[in-house]
Order: sequence, then C-alpha cells, then structure tokens
Amino acid sequence: MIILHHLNNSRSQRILWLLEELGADYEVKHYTRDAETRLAPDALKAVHPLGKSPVIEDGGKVIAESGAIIDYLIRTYGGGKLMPKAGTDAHEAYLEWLHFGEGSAMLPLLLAMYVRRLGDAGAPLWPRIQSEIGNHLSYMAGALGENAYFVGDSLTGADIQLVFVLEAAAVSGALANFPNLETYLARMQDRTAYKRAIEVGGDYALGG
Ligand SMILES: N[C@@H](CCC(=O)N[C@@H](CS)C(=O)NCC(=O)O)C(=O)O
Repeated sequence: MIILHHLNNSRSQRILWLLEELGADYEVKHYTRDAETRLAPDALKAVHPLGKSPVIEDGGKVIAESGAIIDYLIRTYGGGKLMPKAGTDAHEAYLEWLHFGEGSAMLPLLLAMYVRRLGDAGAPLWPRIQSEIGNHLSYMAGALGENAYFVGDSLTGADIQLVFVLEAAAVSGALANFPNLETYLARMQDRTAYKRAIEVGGDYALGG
C-alpha cells in the first residue's frame, strides 16, 4: 500500500490529487505545520532526512521530491494514463514541464514569500523577483495558449505539477495578467479528483 506523508498547506496536495486521479489504494499520514514558524514537525525527518513533504513510501522505497513522486506513481500505477508514451516528443515535453515546475518556476515565488518579510530592506530584490515571476508565467501562458492541458489533449502529471505553481502565483495576484492561466487553473480545481484530494488533505489555503 502506498503511504503518503502529507503536510497541510503544501506541495503534497499534488500527490493527493494524483492518487485520486489514479484511483490508487493509499494511506495518508498527516503532519501539521508549526503555527508560528510554518515549518514541518521533526517527525517528518524520521521518514526522510530532508524532513519535507511530500514523501511517499511504497514497497520498501522512500521517495521525496514531488516531480520524482509524480513520475514514479504514474509509471508504476498509471497503466499508460497521465503521461505521454516514452520515446515521443510529447514525453520529452512532459519531462521538461515536470522539472520546470520545481527547478525554475517555484524559485522566484518562494523568494517573493521570504523577501516580503524583509519589508523595505528587501526593496532592491523586487525588480528581479518580479521580472522572473513574469518571465515564467508568460512562458507558461504562451505554451498553454487555448489548449486544455500543458501536454497533449488529456491530463498528465505535468498539469498536476504546474497547478501548484499557479496556485502559489495566484496568492500574490500574479496571475491577473494571464487570463488563460486563470481559466485553466479554475478548470483543474473543478476536477472531481482535485476536490476529493482537498477533502482528504484538509486545510489548504492555496486552493481556489
Ligand atoms: N522541491 C520539493 C520541495 C519540498 C518542500 O519544500 N516542501 C515544503 C512544503 S511545500 C515543506 O515540507 N516545508 C516544511 C519545512 O521546510 O519545514 C518538492 O517538490 O517536493
């Protein structure tokens, strides 16, 4: 049985959504952020040395990093669904988006979250942070265009990885200039599996 170590209000919501899309059998172990520091409890370090979420356990394997978890779960339990066939151009695009979500897009969004706490001291950093957020969102908006999904004509793991990025961007109002991303996000959040995952995960301030 797959075990998901789930932290409230976190990227782990991606994995819950994916497990619901897959219709997989899974168990959730819930962890709650410290009310003041917003950090994960130490108990997560007993599962994986980084002490972050998401982490899954499956058949003796412990896997961290949402992109790696999405890739593993889809390859193992997807039965050909939720990713393009390996060896195709679409599969290369799929992998690129999976990595882009955490490797590029999240960095300026996280910087924004931290630099905001610096008040005036952070002022010199804002132009670069904002231009990078805009750069990533314009790239995503241009690639998505009027398509329903980021890759191909059905949901893939890339959409699951990227929706969290859009949710994080929406918090600061950064999506307002990108109506196609807003429409796409609302459509993804309206999926039955997404909504079921919210019920299972509990407290999730980023969703809708
Ligand atoms: N790149 C990792 C990031 C993991 C991560 O930073 N998770 C956050 C939650 S969104 C976390 O566990 N933070 C709590 C802490 O650092 O104490 C992934 O995509 O899984």
